[in-house]
Amino acid sequence: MPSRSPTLFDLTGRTALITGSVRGIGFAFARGLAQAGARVILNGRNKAALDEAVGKLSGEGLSVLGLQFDVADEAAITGAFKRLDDQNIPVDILINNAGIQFRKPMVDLALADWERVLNTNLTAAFLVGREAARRMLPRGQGGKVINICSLTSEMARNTVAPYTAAKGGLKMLTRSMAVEWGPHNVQTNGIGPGYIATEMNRALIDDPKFDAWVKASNPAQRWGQPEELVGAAIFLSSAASNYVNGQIIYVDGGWLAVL
Ligand code: GCO
Repeated sequence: MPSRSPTLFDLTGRTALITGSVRGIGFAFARGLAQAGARVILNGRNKAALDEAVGKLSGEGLSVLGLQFDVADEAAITGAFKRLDDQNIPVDILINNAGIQFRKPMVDLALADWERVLNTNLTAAFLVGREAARRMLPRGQGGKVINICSLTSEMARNTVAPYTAAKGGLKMLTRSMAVEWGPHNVQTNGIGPGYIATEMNRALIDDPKFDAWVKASNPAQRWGQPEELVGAAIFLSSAASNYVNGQIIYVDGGWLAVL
C-alpha cells in the first residue's frame, strides 16, 4: 500500500489571515484551515461578532485569534499589520475574502454606492495584499495569497455592476500579484465560488424565481454550501500548490461548463 503523503496539505506551523471571516464563507475558511493545522487570524469590523467567532473556533480546540480592522480603511490595515509585527506574528497565508454586495440598476446607482463596493471588494485586496507581501517578500520563506473571486469575474448579470467590475478586476489583480510575487516563492491564486447559500444571498435564495434559475443553471442543480469551498482553499494554502500561480479555481457545481 503506497504511503500517503501526510504533509502535502498540512498547514501546521503556518499562520493564515482571512479577511471578513466572522461568518459565511470566510468563517468556513477559518475553521477549515485551522482544522488543517494552521493558526488562523479572524478578521471583522465588529468586535463583538469577531470575539464570538474566535470563541466558537477556540471552543473547538482550534488555534485562532482575532484582528479587528475595516478592510476599506488603509490606516486600519497598516495599523493591524503593525500590531501583528509587534507580536512577532507572521502572515504566511492571506485569504482576501471580505466583500459586500449591492444590487441596483446602474442608471440608479450613486457614485458612493459604486465606490463602497469597489473599495471593499477590490481595493481592499490590493491594500491587505500589499501589507502582507511587504513582509512575505523580505522574510524569504514564501507565502500564499488567495483572492475570493466570483462567477462575476467571468460573466455579468443585471443589477450587480459594481460587484462584477470589482470581481473582474480581482481576477486580474490575482494575476498581477502572481507575476510580481512569484519570483519570491509567493503564489497568488483565486477561488471563484458559484452561488453559495450565505446570508449575502439570502434574498436570492428566498426568491422562488431566482432559486429556480440557480438550480437550472448548474449541473449540480443546487446552491453550494460554504464548506464546499474549503478544499480548494486548503489546496491553495498548502505545499500541494507550490507550482500553481495566477489561477482561478471555480467551485461552482459546473456552472461555467454549461453553454
Ligand atoms: C448575485 C450574487 C452573486 C454571488 C456570487 C456568484 O447577486 O448575483 O450575490 O454575486 O454571490 O458572486 O459567483
